[in-house]
Amino acid sequence: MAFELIPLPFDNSALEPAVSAETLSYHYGKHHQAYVDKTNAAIEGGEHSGKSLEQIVAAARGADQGLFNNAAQSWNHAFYWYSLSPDGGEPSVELQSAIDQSFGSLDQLKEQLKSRGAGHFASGWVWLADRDGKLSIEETHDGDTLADSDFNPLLTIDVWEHAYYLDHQNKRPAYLDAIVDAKLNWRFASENFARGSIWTYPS
Ligand code: MN3
Repeated sequence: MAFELIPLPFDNSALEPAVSAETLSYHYGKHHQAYVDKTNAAIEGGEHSGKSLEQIVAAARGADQGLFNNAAQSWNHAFYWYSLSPDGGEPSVELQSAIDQSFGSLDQLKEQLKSRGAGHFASGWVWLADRDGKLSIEETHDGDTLADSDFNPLLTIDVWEHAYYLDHQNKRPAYLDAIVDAKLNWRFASENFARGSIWTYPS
């Protein structure tokens, strides 16, 4: 069965001005769609047909770089859309407690997300992740993912240029300020933290 592009969980213009409808029309409508289409084309009728996207990511890692890139990017982008929200709410009491223990405060976590995102060389992803109740900020390069890792990802931010160039040009820190200050979906992070296992792509 083919994977479908998940519906965007908000209107195209809901994140403006942090992320514009024009950016989403390309980033979701073209880039993400292409990753899903290429994943489907690569697995059709083959040994990976019928597997979950997480199983495909794990099987392709180190074995089939082309499939890995497209499968991981399909997963990462879906996770990214859920990590964003026009009104992201607040961390649950349990997540807030873990944030305080690991970072000191939510504000300090936000500052670290911004600085790690700004400092990440070239394309990649910055994550808030949990491992056994200890939270950390992780980075993956290019299309790499935490979908098959020992970490439980709670949130991610795409720091590829295509995520922000139309809105902020080369100013990645401006994009990160806008996202991290007001558009992170703390409800989604809290759900992921409470579940304690890695989110799965709808199938
Ligand atoms: Mn992207």
